[in-house]
Amino acid sequence: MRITALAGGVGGARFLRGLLTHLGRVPELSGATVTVIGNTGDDINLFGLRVCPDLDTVLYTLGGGIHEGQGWGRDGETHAVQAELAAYGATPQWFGLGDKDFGTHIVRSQWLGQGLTLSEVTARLAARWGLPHRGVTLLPMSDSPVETHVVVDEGEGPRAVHFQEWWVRMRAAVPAQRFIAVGMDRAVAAPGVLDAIREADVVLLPPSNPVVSIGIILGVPGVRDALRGTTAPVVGVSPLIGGAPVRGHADACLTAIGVESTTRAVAGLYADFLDGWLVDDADAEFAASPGRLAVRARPLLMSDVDAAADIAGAALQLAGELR
Ligand code: GDP
Ligand code: FO1
Ligand code: CA
Repeated sequence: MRITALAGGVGGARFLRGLLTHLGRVPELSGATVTVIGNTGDDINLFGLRVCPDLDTVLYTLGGGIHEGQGWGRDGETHAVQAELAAYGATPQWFGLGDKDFGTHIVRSQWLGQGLTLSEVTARLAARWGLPHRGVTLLPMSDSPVETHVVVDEGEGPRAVHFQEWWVRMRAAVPAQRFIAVGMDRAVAAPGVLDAIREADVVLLPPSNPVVSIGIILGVPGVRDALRGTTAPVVGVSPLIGGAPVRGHADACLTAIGVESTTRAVAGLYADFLDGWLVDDADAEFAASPGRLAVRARPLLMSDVDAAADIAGAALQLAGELR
């Protein structure tokens, strides 16, 4: 079975780790392959290095190197480089980069500088984390740089800041007026992205941020059309439980685009291609409402890998019912 998933950072990565665990438990699924289309809208240049937070979160989580408590960054980190940069007064200092994580950004930047595409670089990084051996291909959504910027107004008129500055430094507390995917007008889907959607047996939307993770991937030319056109069932997992994000500021992102923070409204963002939708038991009333979309309620908290594996199994089961 060929499974294709769109993914942001922590929510996407934890779901995918559960999916791999589930695949390992079911003998009939032992030959399944998983193609992950990763969000690169979070990417940022820092200290002369290219940082790709969502791709790295997927790599570290699936590869066993993630900082579990944080959900992003490496386990067992030290911060000697960051302390040295601070001593020089180098900025920004609001983005926490550990020493091991710096290694990833350095080698990525070196390879990009040698002329490799982000897809090629990501494949090399994925090899180090053992993804190919597990049947996983991680594709950036595009090889052309796309960066999400956020228009805010702190009293001095509207200005755009990088998504990471809004999310990390401002903690999304300053209302976002709108999001701009800088570079999207020139962006082309990375090699393999559109085919992975068209030729999949199942397409999964993990519980990633619907605006700045999935929403950005959907903006890549051809992606939305491929999702509409694929014969594979498209099944998503709600990132909202009882109308609230499990972590992060998805509610602030939804408000910015004028969408209610409900699982029904999130499903509505995908209405033109979504076939199945998993909601938490807290939102079970949505599952009972009639409509074209097949909605199932079950616990959706990925409290550990087992819980995530069960959620992934439920998503595949719903896809099977819809095939
Ligand atoms: P980010 O790039 O690190 O923000 O990660 P993603 O975009 O992949 O996912 C963020 C979303 O994951 C947030 O909106 C969370 O509500 C959602 N999320 C995180 N943990 C869980 C969980 O255990 N269950 C569900 N259903 N959603 C979760
Ligand atoms: N998130 C934070 O809230 N604070 C940080 O300092 C931070 C650093 C960071 C470094 C590398 C990386 O891969 C991710 C990092 N993140 C940090 C997470 C990440 O930028 C965001 O949580 C998500 O991308 C939001 O969508
Ligand atoms: Ca992200």
